[in-house]
Amino acid sequence: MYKNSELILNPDGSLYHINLKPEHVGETVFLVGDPDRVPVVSAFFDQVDFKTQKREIVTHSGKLRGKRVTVISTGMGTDNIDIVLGELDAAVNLDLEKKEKKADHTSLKIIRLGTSGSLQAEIPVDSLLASSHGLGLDGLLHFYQNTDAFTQNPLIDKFITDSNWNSRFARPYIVPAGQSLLAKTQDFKTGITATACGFYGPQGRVLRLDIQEPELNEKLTAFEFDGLKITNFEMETSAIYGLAKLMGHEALSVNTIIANRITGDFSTDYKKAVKNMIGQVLETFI
Ligand code: R1P
Repeated sequence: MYKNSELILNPDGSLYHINLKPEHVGETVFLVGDPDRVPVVSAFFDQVDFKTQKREIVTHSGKLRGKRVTVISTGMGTDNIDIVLGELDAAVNLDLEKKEKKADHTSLKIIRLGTSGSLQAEIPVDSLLASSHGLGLDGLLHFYQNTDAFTQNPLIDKFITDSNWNSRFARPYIVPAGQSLLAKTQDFKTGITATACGFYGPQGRVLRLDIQEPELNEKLTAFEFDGLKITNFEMETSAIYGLAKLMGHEALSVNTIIANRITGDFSTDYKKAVKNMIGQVLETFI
């Protein structure tokens, strides 16, 4: 039995941060960073029958083409992904009344609808990109067990060598997308998505502070392994892929490219491009 301090529930029995009970979680869960993106996604649903919010975590659940669907905002960063995925998994795979593990496992489809910066000049702003893999530069997965396949492999070895990876930083890890979801992305551009633990220094941006790795983006852009290139930078995908794999869920991350870090472009109307992505992804996966 889990202690009250470990599996924390609200007085109504819902999970502490996400405010959800099992019946509020659809079979497909869309994750967005921005809370304002939640109503944009749920506007595509045929019906919305549940809404809740705590802090930056806003949830709408309902139905689309007969399927139970949920959209949740995570806010920014892999630390929030740890909270949202941990509690989503608890909602479907723990008995919240008995505070025990359930005998049966429920696997969710988890799809991120995010925004991201391109690391390749030829991937322009306003384009849409599905992540074949998440490259974790954020360190989150190291706090869990059974991660050797993601942290000890030839791609990571080559990445560490080629980039002369700074030993002050956490060891990178790589996790593939859920293959049943990735199989439906033939019409999408795909590539490795690098996930950082911040927006400025951790993504090679210099405002007033000097940074440890001024050449970080050039190293990411140049990296190649077995025909795979790093296409974009954001702050959630590696943790979503890593935790989903460890928990037994299928995950896919799709991002609208709103900045190009190589050409220096930024979208003039990124919300329109994000809405187009949402429509295309819902059409493809539901
Ligand atoms: C940074 O501006 C935020 O935007 C990107 C990054 O991953 C980070 O969360 O994604 P979202 O638009 O989904 O939040």
